[in-house]
Amino acid sequence: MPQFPIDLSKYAPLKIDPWTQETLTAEQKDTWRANIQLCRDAIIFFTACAAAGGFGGHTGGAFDTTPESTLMDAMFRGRPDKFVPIFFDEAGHRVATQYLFSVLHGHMPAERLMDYRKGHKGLPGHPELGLTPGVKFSSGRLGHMWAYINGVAFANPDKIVLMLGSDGSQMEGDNAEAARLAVAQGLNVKLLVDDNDVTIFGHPSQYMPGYSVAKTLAGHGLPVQETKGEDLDALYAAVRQAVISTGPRAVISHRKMAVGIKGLEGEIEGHDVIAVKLAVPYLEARGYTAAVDILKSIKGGPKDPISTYIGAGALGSNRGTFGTAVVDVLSRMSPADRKAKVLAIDCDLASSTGLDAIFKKYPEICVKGGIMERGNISAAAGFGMEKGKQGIFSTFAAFLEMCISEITMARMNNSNLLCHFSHSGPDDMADNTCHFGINNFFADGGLEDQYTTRLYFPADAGQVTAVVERIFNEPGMRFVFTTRSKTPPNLGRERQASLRQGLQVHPWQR
Ligand SMILES: Cc1ncc(C[n+]2csc(CCOP(=O)(O)OP(=O)(O)O)c2C)c(N)n1
Repeated sequence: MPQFPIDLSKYAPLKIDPWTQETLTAEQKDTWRANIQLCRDAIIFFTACAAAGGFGGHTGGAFDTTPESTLMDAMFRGRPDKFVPIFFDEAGHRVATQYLFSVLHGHMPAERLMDYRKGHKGLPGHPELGLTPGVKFSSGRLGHMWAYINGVAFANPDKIVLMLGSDGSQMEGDNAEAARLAVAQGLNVKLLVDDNDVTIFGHPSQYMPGYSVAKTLAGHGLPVQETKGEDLDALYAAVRQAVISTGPRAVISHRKMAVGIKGLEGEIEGHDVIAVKLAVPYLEARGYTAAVDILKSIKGGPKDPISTYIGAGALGSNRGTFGTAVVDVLSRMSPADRKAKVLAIDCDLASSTGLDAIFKKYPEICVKGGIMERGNISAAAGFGMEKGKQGIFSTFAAFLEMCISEITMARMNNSNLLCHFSHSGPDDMADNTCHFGINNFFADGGLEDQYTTRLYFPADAGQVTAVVERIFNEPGMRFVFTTRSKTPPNLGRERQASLRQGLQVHPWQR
């Protein structure tokens, strides 16, 4: 493995004491600015390594919040007696921050960053306690962290707990409960929210008009300060005020997604991993030729270094097929019937669960529901309360665990609900355990003699189509599960055997 091409020893261990410093000295500001730039350059490089290797990853969120994370680091150093020194982040996909600070704090060598998101390398897409050196908490399911750090604050009454927040994560209902508890109990939790108006499936200002992070939090009684995230003086003043005041506070940083990155700024694509073709000019402009050389030398190989594909025939996308199969059924309905009888609600993951096919073809029956699984599944179920109508709902199977109670109430209201839970089971993608959909049977939690609940796990794309065709017009609760990975076509034994001739396979695979 080549040497990490950006010299991280240049990161300066800045110390800031917000209680004694109303403003920063010019020298401190220069150092802070240099730290931000260094971190941003490193994040661009190692997340782009993942892109070059054919992996996913997230660049924009971690890149954008470096002013906040480097300031947190400086305050942790300046007043170690005052803080729980953990970079809690409710948007776990910004894990690049955690891995970078793990290196900066000496827990692992910088070279490991070049394995970001690779399977079996211990740097998955969301932080997991005990898996990666230096990582101090687990995160990755949006909207779960604030409630948790309230407890950390209860356990550390003499300390302040900081949490990086995001506008997407703040959509989750749990945050409303967490806010009320924090305010009522005067907990010393401080939220530094990156309000960049981007989530996966769009701009919240467009698909969720009326939603304001600042007004929402203020409505819960939380003192809120809005600021420009890239104005370091203003950011420092806002964070300082939040930190030195007692009780919960939120600083809302407005900035564009992937701020300053040509071709990515303000774009939805900035949420995901930066494309190599954008990372190269960025790094070239910053003079990192060795980094560019490494990026260009990375070959996109098989994603899983352990297993080899021995299936028969071309792989098919089961999760994508769910959407196209539903579109096929819908196309046989009259426009008036479609509109009256079907409502599809997405939770910001339509591009991953196949629902985007329905959005493209029949937008009039689709709702971009934002990152609110519990509320959205209930809304879909409520639409399907009447005989002859049905709601369609989809998200990742991991988040089915969030919806179990809503599923019970939907069942008891005799709802007609067709759910698609994609990304079922553990997968070769280095996401982490919180993204494994391993509790699918929890969907079938009703009493057998009272309600019928049906779970389907089609094995290949052909079966997905067949299942959707068969169950679409059936009443009640129907759950379709699909894997993240594509799957081989499920052929007859003889055909499989003939295709395998000449392949080196273990006896049990014959
Ligand atoms: C409970 C839950 N639902 C959905 C997701 C999938 N997901 C990951 S990131 C994301 C969008 C997040 O937007 P935001 O938090 O604003 O982050 P940014 O786009 O600024 O990086 C979604 C829907 C998830 N991780 N957890």
